[in-house]
Amino acid sequence: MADDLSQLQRDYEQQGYFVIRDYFDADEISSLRAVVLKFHQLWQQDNAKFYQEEAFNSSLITGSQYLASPDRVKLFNFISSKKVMKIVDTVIANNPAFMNTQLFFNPVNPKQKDFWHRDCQYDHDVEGQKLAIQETQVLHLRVPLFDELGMELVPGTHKRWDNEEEFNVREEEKGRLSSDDLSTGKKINLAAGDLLVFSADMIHRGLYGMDRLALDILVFDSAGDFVDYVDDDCLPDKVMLAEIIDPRLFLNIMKLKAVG
Ligand SMILES: O=C(O)CCC(=O)C(=O)O
Repeated sequence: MADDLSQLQRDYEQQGYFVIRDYFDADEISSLRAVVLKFHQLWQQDNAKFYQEEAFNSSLITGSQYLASPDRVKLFNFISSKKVMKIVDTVIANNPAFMNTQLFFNPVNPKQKDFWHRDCQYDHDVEGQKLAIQETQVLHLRVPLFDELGMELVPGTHKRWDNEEEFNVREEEKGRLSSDDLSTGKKINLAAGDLLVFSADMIHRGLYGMDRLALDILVFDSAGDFVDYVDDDCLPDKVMLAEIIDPRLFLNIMKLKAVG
């Protein structure tokens, strides 16, 4: 396993992603799916207009708005399970911290197209994005709850800047659209039970279609300045903490928040 983990570490370093097929068993996925579907149904009712018109994801799944403590503890224990932590520790060696969770589904409007982006482009101008890909590390761990078309990624772009085609498409310059195909894109089909790990700042897009419902766990390197992105309500309270088997991810973000 140590060799396998070193290979995954190298894949991440070089390509910005890796996928592990059949990482979770059917029981693990069905208990996770039951909790997530509860959240999703309540969220859809509460956000009916947004859902009908434009949504393709929700976030704050571990928060208290839609799920009660026992279900939240189930989510926290999945996120910090041995299997997940082994992978997190492989990619982020020093004090990985929990950031958030997101749930990705198909937009209701069939005309809504999947689009290329780097997550950092929503917070930074072009110069800031160039710095972000050199300096920071935000990891997405995608857990598909049903078989799906998956993601399309541009390998290596966690470390390198866009070529001209990529930039024009992603930023919708020179008549290009962010939903245009990229010649450098690599499609990764995913099945329930697989785990896809990728850098949030690489060029990527989700592929709409099938029955997709994917839970993304977002984790960052404590050296990065992401504390303000973390909602206190999405963290476990003291009573829940006592029920979490390996709460390091949550303790690390709580420590960062405490020092401000
Ligand atoms: O699956 C999607 O629709 C987009 C996924 C994405 O952009 C992300 O996980 O950061």
